[in-house]
Amino acid sequence: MNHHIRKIWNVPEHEHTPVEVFQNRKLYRREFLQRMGTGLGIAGFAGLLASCEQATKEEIEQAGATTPLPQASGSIYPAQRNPAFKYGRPETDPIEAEKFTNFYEFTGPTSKQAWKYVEHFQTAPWSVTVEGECAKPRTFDLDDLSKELKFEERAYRHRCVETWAMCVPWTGFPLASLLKLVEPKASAKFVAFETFNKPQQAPYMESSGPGTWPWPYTEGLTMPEAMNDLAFIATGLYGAPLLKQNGAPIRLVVPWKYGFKSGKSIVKSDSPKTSPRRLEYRQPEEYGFVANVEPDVPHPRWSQRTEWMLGTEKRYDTKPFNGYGEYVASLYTG
Ligand SMILES: Nc1nc2c(c(=O)[nH]1)N[C@H]1C(S)=C(S)[C@@H](COP(=O)(O)O)O[C@H]1N2
Ligand SMILES: [Mo]
Repeated sequence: MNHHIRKIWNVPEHEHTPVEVFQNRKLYRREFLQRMGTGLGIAGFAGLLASCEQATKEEIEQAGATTPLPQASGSIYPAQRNPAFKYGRPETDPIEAEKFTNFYEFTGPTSKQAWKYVEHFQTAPWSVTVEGECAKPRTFDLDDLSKELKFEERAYRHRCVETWAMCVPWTGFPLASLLKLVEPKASAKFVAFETFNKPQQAPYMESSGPGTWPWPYTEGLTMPEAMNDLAFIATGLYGAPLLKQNGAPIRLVVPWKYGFKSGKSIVKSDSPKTSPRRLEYRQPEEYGFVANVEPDVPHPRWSQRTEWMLGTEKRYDTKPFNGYGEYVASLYTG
C-alpha cells in the first residue's frame, strides 16, 4: 500500500472547495459537538489520524461497493456510450470522483469523505416509487428498470455550487423515459425527488437529530426540465454500479444545474402542485428553485466564474448552463 503522510490541514475539501464554504465550520462543529458529546474526542482523534493517510483506489471502492451487487448489473454493464455527449476536457480520474463527494446524510457539510461512513448503508433491496399526477403510478426495482428501459453511458460535466467540477461517465437512462412509463397527466407541473431516510444507516442524519435538518434530502424540477433529454437517472458510474458515496443504487443527474439538484439514492418521485420542498441546506435565498449554472450570478460569498476540476490544478471558465445551453436554454425563454 502506498500510504504517505499528508499535512493534516491539507485535507481534500480545502484543496478543492472555496475557503468561504468553510467559514461556517465553527457553527456546524459546535452543533456537532453538542450532539456527539464526549465520544467525539476519541472519534475526532481517530479521524484525524485517518486523514493523515491517503487511501488507495481499491480501499475507496471497496468501502463504497454495494453488496450484493444489483441483480440487474449483468444486463446493464457495459452500456453503450451515447456519442452525442463530449466532455470537452479530460475525464476525471475515478479515484477523485469516488473519494471527494457531497453526501450530507453521511458527513454533513464539513467533509467530502462520505466513503468512510457508508459502511452501514444498505442499498439492497431497493425500490423507487413514482407517483403523483400520472395515470400509472408504480414502484420499480432495478430489475424492472433494466428490463423496460434502454441503458446508455453519458459523458457529462458536473458543476457543484461550491465551484468544484468533474467530468464523469454515468450509466443510466433519460429521466423522461422513466416518467413516460407512469404516463404523466397534463396537470403535472413539477417532479419532486426524495432520498432515502434511514438515519441508522447514515451517521450525520442520525447525529444531526430531529428538528435540525429537514431530512430526507429532497429536490425537484419543473416538468419541462424533467422531460428534457439531458435529465438523466444514473445507476452506474465509470461503467460499474454506483458506489454508495456516489448515490447507489440510483440517483438523478442534471448537468446544466448546480450539483445540489442531482439527488442521490432516490426512493421516491412525486408531482406536487406547487414547487417541491427542498432540503434547504445552503440557505434558500442563495439559489431559487429554478437555479441553473450561471457564471455571472455570484454566490453571496464567492464568484461562480470559474471552476476547479477535481484532482487537478486546472481551472476552467464556467459556462452558462454548464455548457449545455443548446439543449436547455429554450426552457427559460419567454
Ligand atoms: N441525497 C443527497 N444527494 C445529493 C447530495 C446530498 O448531500 N445528499 N449532495 C448534492 C451535491 S451538492 C452534489 S455537488 C452532488 C455530488 O455528487 P457526487 O458526490 O457523486 O459527485 O450530489 C448531490 N446530491
Ligand atoms: Mo454541490
